[in-house]
Amino acid sequence: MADTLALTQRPAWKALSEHYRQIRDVHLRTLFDRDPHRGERFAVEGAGLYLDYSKHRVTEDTMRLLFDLARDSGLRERIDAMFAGERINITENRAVLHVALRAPRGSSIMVDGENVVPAVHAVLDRMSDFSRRIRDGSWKGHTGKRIRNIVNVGIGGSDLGPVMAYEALRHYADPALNCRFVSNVDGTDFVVATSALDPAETLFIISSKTFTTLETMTNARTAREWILGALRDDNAIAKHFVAVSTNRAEVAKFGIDTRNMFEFWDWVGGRYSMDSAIGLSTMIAVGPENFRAMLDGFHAVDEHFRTAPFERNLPVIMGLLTVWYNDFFGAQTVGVFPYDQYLKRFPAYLQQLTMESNGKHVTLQGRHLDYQSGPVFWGEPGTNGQHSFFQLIHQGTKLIPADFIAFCRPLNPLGRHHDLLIANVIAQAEALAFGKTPEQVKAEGTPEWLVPHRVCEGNRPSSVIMADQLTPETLGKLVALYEHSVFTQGCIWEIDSFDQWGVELGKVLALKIIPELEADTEPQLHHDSSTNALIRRYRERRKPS
Ligand code: G6Q
Repeated sequence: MADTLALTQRPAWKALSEHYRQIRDVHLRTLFDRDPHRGERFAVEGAGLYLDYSKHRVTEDTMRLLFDLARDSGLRERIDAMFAGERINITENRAVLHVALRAPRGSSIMVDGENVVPAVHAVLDRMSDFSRRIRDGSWKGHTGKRIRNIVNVGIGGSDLGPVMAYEALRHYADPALNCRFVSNVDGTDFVVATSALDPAETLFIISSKTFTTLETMTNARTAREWILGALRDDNAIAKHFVAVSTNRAEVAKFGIDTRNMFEFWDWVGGRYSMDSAIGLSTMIAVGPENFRAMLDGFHAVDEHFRTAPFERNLPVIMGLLTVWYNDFFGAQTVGVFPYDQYLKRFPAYLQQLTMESNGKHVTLQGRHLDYQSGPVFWGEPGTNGQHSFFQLIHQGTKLIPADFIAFCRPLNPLGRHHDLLIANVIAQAEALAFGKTPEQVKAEGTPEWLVPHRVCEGNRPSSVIMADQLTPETLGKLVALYEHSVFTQGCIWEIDSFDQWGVELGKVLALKIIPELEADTEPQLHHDSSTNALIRRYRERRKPS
């Protein structure tokens, strides 16, 4: 890092603060009036993705200052450190190498003196072989029936990526296979996911990096009982269970043959693991070739992020814009609106990626932040959101920068549908930016008293990310785009984007409360009065009257 001063004391940050004071009231209408080519000038293309960021409240000066901040924050060196396998996740003392999961065969990425790429491809090859056997029916269930149902059991990073990718790539999935996902320890999740499934045709993939997670292991044990209850033979486990994990010993202890285990490594974070063996359900659904095309998409954006100058680097630009609104305009959230029904779980996936990564309160050195870190990410697919919460984005009092994601060619061409869809995404970005002035509203004959209600002030920033079509490759590119945008933000904020200590406390407390709920005799409770009262009330009332 070029400067050891705290972030807000550094000249690059101070220059941005000063610049913010000059620009905060400038309207996007003015910026577009001043420069008739703004729409082209503030747009970049990389790895086949087009990013229009012209409808952001930035000038060339803003971008120059943001790029200065990135350089001053050592972004280039941090990128190189990640790709070189350095232990940049310092609080867990781990390398951060999801980029190695999609490195081409024959390339080299070193961790502790060892090239990890051959091991990555060895696992991919085993996954491909297994996926083919499920897809062509040569892997049979215990009774000789073909496997038709795949149930991924996992939670957090071992669930959200697989669910999102399955939904996103459903167009490419084998319709003869039925993929379901169980994550919640709420028994309803298991019951609903397995309803109407024939155990003799069902394969469970137990996906857990640690193989100790309470929810996953509870669901895995229930799955084992469900299979054994129907098939009545312990040997059935070998045909109906496979594991994805880093923990061979626990997999064996559970009773899964470790020959049916697909491995990954501690340098893959849970929320960065959908392209590791955690993606086994995705690969079975869409086939090894499509899965590898997805990895190629990831890799194309990795290379773009690693090599493109910041001025033309999509994830860098996106990350810096997030910092700009979060830290200077005081925006609390980012809305992500994919205009594609297949991407309906993409915002949920991004919530974990962004918020678990950058929801941090101290710097890498442990100093409390005196600036804002990760914003809240949220969203729904368009056009549905337009008919619900978009009102607040257009006319509410909160500034919500938005990402619109759109594809030029539909996967399901149907009459005029796609043109209507895309007209809406383009119109929303236009409406947010330019709004409707009182003069325009009056000119429509609106009575005076109604004018303020109908005015849209505009100046609401948004990006439009456009790709040609939602393919496995494009999906990989989109995910990598956000992964590296998150990395860029974390680098500026000087935080560890790869740990998640905040989720530990609740887990530990739950382990203490479980026996208190289940005890036959009234337990001695030593919590606060609220927690004690809730435990007592639950104990009193849980039995059906
Ligand atoms: C992700 C987190 C977390 C994790 C789950 C599941 O980055 O670490 O969401 O993926 O807690 O953990 P296991 O895969 O170990 O079951």
